[in-house]
Amino acid sequence: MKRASRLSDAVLADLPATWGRPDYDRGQPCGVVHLGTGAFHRAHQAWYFDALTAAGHRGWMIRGASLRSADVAQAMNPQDGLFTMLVCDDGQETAQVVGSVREVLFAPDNPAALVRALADPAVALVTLTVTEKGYCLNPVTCALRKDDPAVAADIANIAAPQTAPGYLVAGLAARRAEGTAPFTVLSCDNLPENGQRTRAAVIALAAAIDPALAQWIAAEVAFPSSMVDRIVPATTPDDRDNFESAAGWRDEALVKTEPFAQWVVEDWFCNRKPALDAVGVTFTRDVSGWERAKLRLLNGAHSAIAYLGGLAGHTHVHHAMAAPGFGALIDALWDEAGSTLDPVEGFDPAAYRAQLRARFANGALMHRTHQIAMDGSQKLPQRWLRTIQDYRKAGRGVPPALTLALAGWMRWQGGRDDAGASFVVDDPLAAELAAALARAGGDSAAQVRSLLSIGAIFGDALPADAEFVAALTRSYIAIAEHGAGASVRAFAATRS
Ligand code: CS2
Repeated sequence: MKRASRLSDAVLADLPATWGRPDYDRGQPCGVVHLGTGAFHRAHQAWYFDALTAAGHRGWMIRGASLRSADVAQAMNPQDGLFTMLVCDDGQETAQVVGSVREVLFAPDNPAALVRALADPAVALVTLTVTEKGYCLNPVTCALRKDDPAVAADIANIAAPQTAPGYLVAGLAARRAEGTAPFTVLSCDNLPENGQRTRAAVIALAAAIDPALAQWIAAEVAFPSSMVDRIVPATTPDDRDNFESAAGWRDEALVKTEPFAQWVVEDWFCNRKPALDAVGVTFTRDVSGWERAKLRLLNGAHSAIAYLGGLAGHTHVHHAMAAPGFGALIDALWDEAGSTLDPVEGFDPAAYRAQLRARFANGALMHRTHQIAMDGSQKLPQRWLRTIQDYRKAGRGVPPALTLALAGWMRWQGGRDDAGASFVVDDPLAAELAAALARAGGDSAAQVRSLLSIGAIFGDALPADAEFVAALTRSYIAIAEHGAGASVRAFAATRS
């Protein structure tokens, strides 16, 4: 096939008239550095900053960075940082070229260049989407994992950092040395109190290098928390090829997403504040209620669909949602999670649930269950485990839907679905999880106990809760004997 022309500044004027595109000066200064320029960032923060800049607010272009893979830099730099965002609703698609990203630095190639970019006085804000594991914190205790080789390397040589907290420390140290005001650090990952966690990681790392720097950071730097929401499935090579044939342009950085987008940001800035409220972002004094509701309802349901649906052979979220029993299971999970949430001003749980049901049914997104299943060890505490603990503490008994979901996650660690097909468990703790299962031999109850003994996921309380462990073991055995699909159907039958 003859390759179509590649998207770039030079071809912007030739794009189809119906496409949105940047019509602002893309040469204005970068006020933002973003760490982790993946698909989620492009369809979320980059799109919000594009709207902000289009509305006439100057100085908020983004310099992106990737800490692990050169792919995004290789996709975006030849395109002058441009990419197309396809908004997919069942039955219709709209294309918009987003112009807010100037360039993407691949940090391992030249760590000093990213540190210099962070030290630039024009930069007022550093945003992050580095996934849960990128903060290098123990998910249960939230302490910096100083035993992690990359963290240890940062402590030994902060001039060439490897981790996200390492870059933040090196950038802030350069600004302090040069008399430049610090930037605000805005985490956009799916973690509760993500600002406080980022702050804890950065201060702990700085303290291990230079206690005076740690004190300065503690006193001077703002770490607002934020709740981010938009479903952004990984773009596949087929998506790019189909787009090329349909649109006539090649875009190596294409992203697909849904119409829905939300960003709620704690109003705490130590440098210039972008007027993102002009483009639909909510600034609030306390974001924790929003974060908790989103993590427990949206992400909690997503993970249940990923493990139980994936084991049952459903490749995509909308397929699982259409399969018998899943609607009832997710409703029950929402009842359980919803009962642990405090009211949040401006948040209507019933409307949110109805909207989520429609978002999960959006077949145009093709959101893979295996994508959501990744890194479960880092996601479980905030999506399910604290919900289960709160539910237990409130004296409501054992939450059956969350218990079945957790049993599904445990079965997932065996790397085989209901039909016996094998798959790779993609998780930073994969080796530890496999070893825990192997130690238990063939006995189901022993397997459950062995997985529960991984303190970095489960802590102490749940493994010691005999009534809960008994119910979890029953669900685990049911899935082992009858499969996840049948277990979800049986669950739904008990509810009707
Ligand atoms: C998903 C999230 O992959 C996952 O773990 O649950 O990425 C989810 O799509 C977003 O948080 C939606 O805002």
